[in-house]
Amino acid sequence: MTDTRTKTRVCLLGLGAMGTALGRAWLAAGHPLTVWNRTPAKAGALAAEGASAAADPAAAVAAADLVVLCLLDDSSVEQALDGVDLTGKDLVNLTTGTPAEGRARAAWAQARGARFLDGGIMAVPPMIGVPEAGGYVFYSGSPELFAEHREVLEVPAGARFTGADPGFAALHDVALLSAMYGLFAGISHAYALIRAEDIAPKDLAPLLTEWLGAMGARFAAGAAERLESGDLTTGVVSDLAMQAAGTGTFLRTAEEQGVSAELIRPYFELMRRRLAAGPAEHGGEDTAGLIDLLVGR
Ligand code: FVH
Repeated sequence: MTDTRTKTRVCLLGLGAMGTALGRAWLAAGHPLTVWNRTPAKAGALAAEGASAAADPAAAVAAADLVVLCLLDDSSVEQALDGVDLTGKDLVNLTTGTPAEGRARAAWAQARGARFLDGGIMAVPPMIGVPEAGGYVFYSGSPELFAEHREVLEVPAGARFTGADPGFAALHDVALLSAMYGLFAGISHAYALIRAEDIAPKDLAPLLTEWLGAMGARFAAGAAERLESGDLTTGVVSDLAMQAAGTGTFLRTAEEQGVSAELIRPYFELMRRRLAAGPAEHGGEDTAGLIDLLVGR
């Protein structure tokens, strides 16, 4: 049996789908766990597994060394901890937020005498407590807090420290999730194209996986190299002029198949704008050049 007396006392505020999964992982690893949820009934499942259910956030925080928040959004963090004494506590906020919210929350915690780490969870609840699922959390903020509690933080999922700037975890989180939505948009458009035909979606699925894996890896690495070197033209295989010329085929195919092109058109519009700004200058570029348009260069 695990000796819970030597384990860090964790308190968890927020027992939605993700909070409950996190709590279950800490309980399974033998950590004394105090939980609180705005709707008290949701604490029942973890209480039955050994957690102590606190009557309010102040009581939960008082019972722990490490305070973890997994709430809906930044304003729910503000509301839950309003008036709670955080002096000497270590706060880890796993609530999804923006980089500015992470930085403001860090200053807010520091003003209340607490150390602070912000986190961005790169996993869905079934991946929590399952190391082979590959889920992890980006952390940023106090390096001392991260070093001291790293082992505890690694119980539910892997832990990756992105820097002392408390906004960096959210920035990495949102960057990866934004890329994911772009991918979802492309996949949705591809399925829509075959929807009216005698092609089974399950036959397209492995083709999409293979193609996107290869092209995604190639573009991610290639664009990083070009952004760092500033060289957008050396060794370009499929240049902007060629790709922009081909966009008409994609738009006509969408029309032929009765599919709205609204998910792919914005990217094509960026190609058109970059080329229009200087066909000779930009035609031979890699599409990594479009990134500059997004940041107003
Ligand atoms: N679930 C997922 O797939 C994603 C994976 C990546 C990370 N996200 C983020 O994790 C945060 C929590 O997500 P969740 O899945 O646990 O979300 P819900 O099941 O909707 O639970 C929300 C909890 O927040 C509580 N809450 C909401 N508003 C307030 C408030 N004003 N004061 C105090 N607590 C509040 C809510 O309480 P209740 O409705 O049960 O009373 C839940 O405990 C989130 O940032 C995701 O983006 C999850």
